[in-house]
Amino acid sequence: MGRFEPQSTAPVPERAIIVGVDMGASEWPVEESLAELARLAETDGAEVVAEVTQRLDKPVPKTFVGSGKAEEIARLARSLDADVVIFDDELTPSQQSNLEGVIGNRCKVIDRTALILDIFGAHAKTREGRLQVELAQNQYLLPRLRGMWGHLVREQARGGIGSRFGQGESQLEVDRRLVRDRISTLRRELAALDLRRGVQSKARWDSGVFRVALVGYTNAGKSTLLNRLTGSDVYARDELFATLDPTTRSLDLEEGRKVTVTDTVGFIQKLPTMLVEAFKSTLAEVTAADLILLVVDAADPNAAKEANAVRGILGEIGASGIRCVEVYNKCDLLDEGERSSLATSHPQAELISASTGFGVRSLLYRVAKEASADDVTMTVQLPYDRGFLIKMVHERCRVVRERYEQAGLVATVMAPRRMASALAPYELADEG
Ligand SMILES: Nc1nc2c(ncn2[C@@H]2O[C@H](COP(=O)(O)OP(=O)(O)OP(=O)(O)O)[C@@H](O)[C@H]2O)c(=O)[nH]1
Ligand SMILES: [Mg+2]
Repeated sequence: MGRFEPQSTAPVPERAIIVGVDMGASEWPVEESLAELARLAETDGAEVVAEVTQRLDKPVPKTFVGSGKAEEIARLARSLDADVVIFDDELTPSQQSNLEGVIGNRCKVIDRTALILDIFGAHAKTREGRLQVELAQNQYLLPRLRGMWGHLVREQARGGIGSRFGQGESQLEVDRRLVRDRISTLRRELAALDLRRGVQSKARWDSGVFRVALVGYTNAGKSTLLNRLTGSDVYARDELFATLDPTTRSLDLEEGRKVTVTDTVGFIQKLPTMLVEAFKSTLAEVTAADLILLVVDAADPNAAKEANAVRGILGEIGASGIRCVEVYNKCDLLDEGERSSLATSHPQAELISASTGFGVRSLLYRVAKEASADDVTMTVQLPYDRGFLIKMVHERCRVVRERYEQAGLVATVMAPRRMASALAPYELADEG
């Protein structure tokens, strides 16, 4: 924990104390938010040995919690031999260093953001994923470098080790510069990858394939659903943020149309803005979708709040305008009564179980219906030497009727709106 190397894993479980502040107004009671924090800590290989809460109207500027509470945490950390204290809310760099002063050297002080960054670091598999995590980690680190080199700065005043480093720059300044340089390099590398991804997704866009994105709270079952829908075998586990890198698979609907389905990183309440920012290119998979399936864990007592948190983040990334269907997953864990009351309260939603396959057929019909919602019906004549167009029509459109004539294939099709422009030059005006 607090490690900033993307691939590292903790060998021994660290003993963690988790701390939450109850500021009353929040939609998430402090106990629930802490229970989630505990799961995050466990996902990161820690063992939670104590929970501390405090009721406050607003955070205390110096130490986030009150000074008495900070002392209490320090005593607890000593008696329980804790390695790390994790705060459920984002600490300012100075609060973090003040708290470290109170709690002591042997015990680290981190916040939810650092914990999530650490999990992301362990779960990022692709180059892009790793770069995004490293960018976020360095951005997190930059304002927190203060103090780490304090002893060297003092040395410098007296001469000795570090005094010649950087020709007049303090070690801290050198350090900050190195981190800033790394941030620029990472941004450049990501921009280059982004460009390539842009070309790929433009190709997908131009081909007119209808794109479906699976979005939802972490652990809702998005990857399991992708596997169920497309017969893939992506990593799906009972852990938070099992998926970090997006996966896109194509799916043939019964009517013959091909769509793509993208599984991507899960959301969570209090998702650090920095991560949303760093994951822009991954999240672009969501903003470019034609349809969002908002996957909700129907068996989770916090389902409604989680769905709200997801909608909030969709708004933040500019995706709230995209058509969205709510998909209540894990319905196998509900009894008949719970299922029917869910169906009554959410008449527009799809009820499924990605594990058992329950409701998946109906979900596929729904996707087909949404995909054809803005289809354009047209009759085209495609010359036989335009093989790729003929193939495209068969894969991406619903063919109402077709006949092979000397001049080419004459087909009446329901084409996705984006494909209609590609077909327009071949349209036969007088047939319908
Ligand atoms: N009972 C039941 N369990 C399910 C269902 N769908 C998924 N799960 C379980 O829920 C856990 C999380 O599933 P994932 O598919 O990894 O969830 P995810 O939304 O991809 O999660 P992250 O990638 O971590 O954000 C796994 O243990 C799955 O086996 C379901 O329909 N019923
Ligand atoms: Mg997943």
